[in-house]
Amino acid sequence: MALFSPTRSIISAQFIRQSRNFATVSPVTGVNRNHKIVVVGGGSAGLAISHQLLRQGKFSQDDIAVVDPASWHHYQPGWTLVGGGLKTKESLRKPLSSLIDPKLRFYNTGVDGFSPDDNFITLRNGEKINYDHLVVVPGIIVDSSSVRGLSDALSNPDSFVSSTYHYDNCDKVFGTIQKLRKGRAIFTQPAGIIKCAGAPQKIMWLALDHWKRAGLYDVKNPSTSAINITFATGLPTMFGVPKYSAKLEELRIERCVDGLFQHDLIAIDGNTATFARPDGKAQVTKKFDLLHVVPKNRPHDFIKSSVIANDAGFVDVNEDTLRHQRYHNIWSAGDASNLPTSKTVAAITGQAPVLVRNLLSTIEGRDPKTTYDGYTSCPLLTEYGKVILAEFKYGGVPKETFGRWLSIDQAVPRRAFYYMKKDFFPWVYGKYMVKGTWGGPKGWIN
Ligand code: UQ1
Repeated sequence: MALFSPTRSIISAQFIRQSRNFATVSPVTGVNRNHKIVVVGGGSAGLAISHQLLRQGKFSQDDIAVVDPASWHHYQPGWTLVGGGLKTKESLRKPLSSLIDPKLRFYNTGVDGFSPDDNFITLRNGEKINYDHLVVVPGIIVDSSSVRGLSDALSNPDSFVSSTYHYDNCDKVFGTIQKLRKGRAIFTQPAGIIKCAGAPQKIMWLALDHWKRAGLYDVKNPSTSAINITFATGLPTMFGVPKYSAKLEELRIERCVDGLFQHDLIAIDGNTATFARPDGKAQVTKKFDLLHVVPKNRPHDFIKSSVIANDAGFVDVNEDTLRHQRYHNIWSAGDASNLPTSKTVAAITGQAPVLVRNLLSTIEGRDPKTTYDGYTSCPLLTEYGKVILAEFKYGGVPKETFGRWLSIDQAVPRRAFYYMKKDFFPWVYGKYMVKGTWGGPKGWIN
């Protein structure tokens, strides 16, 4: 890395200058901790960013702190595989403390508030933590209370209502798929922003394949099938990127899945699902025998209520540099940020190195020059053994890794992509990405 001069004394001098710049603005009393960089969040963004920073070799013991109240770190992209009976949920989690390098200071607690004008955060236990730079990556909340009746239905072991979006529930999904012998199966996706917008239909395609193999669903003749399948989405199309949406719509029609577009699930009452419609249209109710629900996602209250959030509650960063629009020592990425791209682990592989490079440049007194192009990806399971590897950047423009080398079309479902999704990505994530040495399509880094 040529970003820093090689000697530590020069680095320290730079940090001191930087701290003075920020800390002399308004001295704070009662602050009892100091770190050069504080990272709020120990999810995929928090671990990738804090370890990429540490690997620059420019930071000493406890220069960087990570704050997160969680006991466990989850590989959430794997929860669809749990829903499809392909993995156990326990195999996808590790104690968070075991993933944090001992050179980082770990505060295993939540954040109560931000004081960006005075460069400190307040922890839930009242402790104040001073920083030179703050990285805000706490993720987003999957909000079961967004659908009336959902929490009770999910926790009832006899109901056929489940969700791959919750750790507690993702292992209920496959049981409901296996137990259903006839009737209507509805898979929902809410209106609004959710993490991994392709996931609500991945589990549907696996369930369809399962019922097809069990002789309960005849793709050629759905009217005589024991089971019929509906995709009820709050959105107007199958997917946000036209190229992949066209392919998924083709699959939906070919496989005779009913499409209810702009149908936003708001309530569950026994075996009845109620959907809101846009433009003042009357609500729609549907009876179901199996319901897979994706609840709405919403920003954490401690972000939404803070001055670092935009009106929608997302951390308001520049979409190219990932630096806060107003506070130039605050950075964000991932699900908590306002970056107008799909919220996935793949997106973090693009965002983390840009954030790290720009933060280090800023410490050195230079303008952030590295830009993020919006790269994200959605490995879309279309059946057992096949995946469409959607990869795209800002504006929904495809940016396909293998298309470039092998001139293949990644909208075609392929077996190789299935094994990447099921085996390679979880492996490379756990072994390299959380340690800061995986750069997604760029391969191994640092
Ligand atoms: C990736 O790196 C990654 O994380 C480990 C994923 O996990 C969920 C992905 O889905 C994708 C697409 C990538 C990108 C990497 C390549 C080689 C395309």
